[in-house]
Amino acid sequence: MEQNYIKLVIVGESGVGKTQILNSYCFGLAPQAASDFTIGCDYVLKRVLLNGKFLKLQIWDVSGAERESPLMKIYLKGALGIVFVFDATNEMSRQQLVKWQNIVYQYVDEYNGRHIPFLIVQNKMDLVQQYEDQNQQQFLQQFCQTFGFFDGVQCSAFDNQGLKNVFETIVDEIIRRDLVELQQKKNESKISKLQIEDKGLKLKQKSRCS
Ligand SMILES: Nc1nc2c(ncn2[C@@H]2O[C@H](COP(=O)(O)OP(=O)(O)OP(=O)(O)O)[C@@H](O)[C@H]2O)c(=O)[nH]1
Ligand SMILES: [Mg+2]
Repeated sequence: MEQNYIKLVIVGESGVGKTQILNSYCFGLAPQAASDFTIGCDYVLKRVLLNGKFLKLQIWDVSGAERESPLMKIYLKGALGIVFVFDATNEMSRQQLVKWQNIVYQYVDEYNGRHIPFLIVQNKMDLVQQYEDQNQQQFLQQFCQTFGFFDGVQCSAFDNQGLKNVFETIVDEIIRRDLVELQQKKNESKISKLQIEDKGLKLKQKSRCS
């Protein structure tokens, strides 16, 4: 059977580099010193080879300005993993992730009681030169444990460090939790339920007409 897209959603405060991460990772675009704010939400499709297997990713890039938007529910629908980005030079952008997490929790699905993974990404590491610094990484892991993120990784959308790792880490976790299969089953059972209901409705109408 043709495999569906794995939907990922990237969130975080405005200016942390979400769009730049996608531009560099998906299109290999050179960094732009000044980029436009995302309006609403964009999405890109990318076919990737991960662990020797081709996968199709559908990545939604939500503007930082959308945090309180009623559309968040729609952006998050069907997501199998959420990437929470913060800026290594902006402490506030990390603290705000807890607010983002609370909002996201309201709208994401569970599959057989299993949560979808939440990953933290510390971007703009080129500016702090603490890439792979032990203390920084320990701090990140502690933050993840305290607030229920499954992992935290570092990257720079400017020099491409760690970008591949961001997507490999979250997709590996989605696969480890069997979420692709569980989502497919859930969708199939929804379709067959709808078909049964539709049949029932048609029978009712028929009996009324005869
Ligand atoms: N030095 C450095 N600058 C970055 C990096 N990533 C993004 N930037 C810069 O940060 C600014 C904001 O980046 P965007 O990707 O537009 O931020 P965003 O998170 O998509 O912001 P919204 O669309 O408003 O939510 C831009 O000027 C980028 O050039 C990085 O890894 N290093
Ligand atoms: Mg953007």
